[in-house]
Amino acid sequence: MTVEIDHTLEEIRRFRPSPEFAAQAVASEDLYDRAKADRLGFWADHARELLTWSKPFTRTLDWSNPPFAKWFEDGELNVAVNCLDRHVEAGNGDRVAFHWEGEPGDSKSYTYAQLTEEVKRAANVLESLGVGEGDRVAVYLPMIPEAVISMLAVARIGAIHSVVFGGFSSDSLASRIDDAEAKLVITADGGYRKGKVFPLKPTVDDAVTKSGGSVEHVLVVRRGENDIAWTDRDIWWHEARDAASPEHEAKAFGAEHPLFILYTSGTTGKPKGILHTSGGYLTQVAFTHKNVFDLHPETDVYWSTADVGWITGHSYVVYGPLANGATSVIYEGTPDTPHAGRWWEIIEKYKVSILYAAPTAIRSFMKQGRSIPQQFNLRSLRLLGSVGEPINPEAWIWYRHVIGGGSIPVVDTWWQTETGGIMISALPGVTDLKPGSAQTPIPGISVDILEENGTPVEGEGGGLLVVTEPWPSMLRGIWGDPERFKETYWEKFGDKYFAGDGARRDEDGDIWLLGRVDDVMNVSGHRLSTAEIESSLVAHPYTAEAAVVGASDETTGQAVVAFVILKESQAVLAADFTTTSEELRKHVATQIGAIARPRQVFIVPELPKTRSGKIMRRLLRDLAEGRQIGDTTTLADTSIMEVISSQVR
Ligand code: 6R9
Repeated sequence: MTVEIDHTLEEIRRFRPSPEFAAQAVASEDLYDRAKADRLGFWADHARELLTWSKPFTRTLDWSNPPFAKWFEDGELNVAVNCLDRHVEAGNGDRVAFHWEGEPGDSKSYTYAQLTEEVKRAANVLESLGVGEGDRVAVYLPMIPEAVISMLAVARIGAIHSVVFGGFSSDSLASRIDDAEAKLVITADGGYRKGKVFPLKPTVDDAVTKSGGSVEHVLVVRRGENDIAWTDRDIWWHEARDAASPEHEAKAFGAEHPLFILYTSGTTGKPKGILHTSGGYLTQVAFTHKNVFDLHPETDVYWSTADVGWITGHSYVVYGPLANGATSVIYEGTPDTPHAGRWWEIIEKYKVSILYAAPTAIRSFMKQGRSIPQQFNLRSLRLLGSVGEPINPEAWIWYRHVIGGGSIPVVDTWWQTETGGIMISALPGVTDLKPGSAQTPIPGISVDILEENGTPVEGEGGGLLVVTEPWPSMLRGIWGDPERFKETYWEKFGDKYFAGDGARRDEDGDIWLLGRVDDVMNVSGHRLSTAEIESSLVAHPYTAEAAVVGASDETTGQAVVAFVILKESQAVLAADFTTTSEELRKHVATQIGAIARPRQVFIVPELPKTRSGKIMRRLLRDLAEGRQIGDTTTLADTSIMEVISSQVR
């Protein structure tokens, strides 16, 4: 079978790096040449350059038992020391590690020296609670400094953290506690969200009761000051922290020592515990954080808006920036509290120079209009990043112009929980930028696009994205389930990692992501990408946001069904659904081709999204196919499907 994906929609402008940017850029063309000449040597050099090893490694990669890779295996290091102590020892103890901003407007900054001391104290607390090397610690916290401190303290003592996003239910938390047999849970009484205290401790109490009994203690940070129940296993963070010594001798661990487990949803109901280890992971996240974000640690202020509950929070809020000695911003709350300009206010306040955010957020700002960001001074920004889903060219252009002032680089970064670090992205100052395309594998990473049968796609056709060579920050397995690890990622193409995404190459060899392969539709034997049709819809002046699904159809196999949110300024059109949706159907047909014309376009007030902002197309597919709507428990707002259904009926 030919995996062919139709594509005609392209934003054709290309943006060369400005000479001023290129002149100061961290990355250079030479990185590609070095990696090409000696891929393993390239990674070994960076592992030595970027990290401090207590015992140097002599072997770079052991791939003798695929898919189980070992990187830098005979080397030893302490991940927390690499993120903290060594910066202090190098004389940068007074540099701010992060400025933390609470949702209500309280704030606190930690220098590298202060953060190092906090982590040492926390490491002593953990050890006093009997947590040691290899033990699992569940972290269920809001975006407060203690989230970062907890992760680093766990890493420092060689235990393994499993951060669970604070929006997950007690059932989800209980199943994650059980799967990893966590000994300790670190939580808070509550955190601020949308102007209110969102309680966390009651959810932990419930989860611990439901779970299988592995939890010995619950360490509780005081944040929300909400009333909570107290049990014998509970300990206040601040009391334990104050009593703990600020001195802590860190031990070095092997490069393949587990660092964390992070659960992510798969195709089945049971979440997968993605396992990452130490030396390779830290090498790749530090390398990409430095080169993809053009990091100048002495002068930049970097802000990734991700929550630590997701992989972006692990790699690009905590480990990458701290390994590189960067100064970051961490924000507790939502973008619209207490007002719609909250993000822009934070950028102005801290003079943020590098912003890393998700397309879904960018599109929701587009929906509100440019007048909001324009009230703030955003001139400190000099680089913008995007992650999480394909960024449609229109959002890319808006991001660059309205937020970035029109001339700064936007890097679209493709990667996954499983890849640990960025895999495909332009290098700012080096690559000519192409809106909508993630562009090229970073130096040292090899990817390909394959047909279903495993042969490489020739020319510009679409197919399945694979990583063809092991990479330093690759997942080392699924916690407790090596069979599922092999089955999910390696069975399809043997020794190549199957990412689950569709992709195509354009005439320049640049890569365009086409969405998860389960989001690729087949209409009358033609393969169409949901992302491409969404992009076309969003390019229409009426549209703020769009989601497209392939719904089964008697005659064409699948049919394109679209769900569209109109821009606020076009709200009057919402009154006339028939004409508006007809106009949008025609628009797609003109832009992409008649084959892509949606069977239906539904005008809706909202789209179903997970707490990390991903659209749950599965639910829209249920609706489009007239089925009972499936499990909605992972939605950020579970009532949304009722609102959408009533609109569609
Ligand atoms: C980092 C992260 C991974 C899935 C991935 C893909 C989608 C992420 C993307 C992108 C197109 C990008 N994805 N970045 N698609 N362009 N720049 O989001 O990890 O939560 O595991 O999601 O997200 O479909 O397979 P994770």
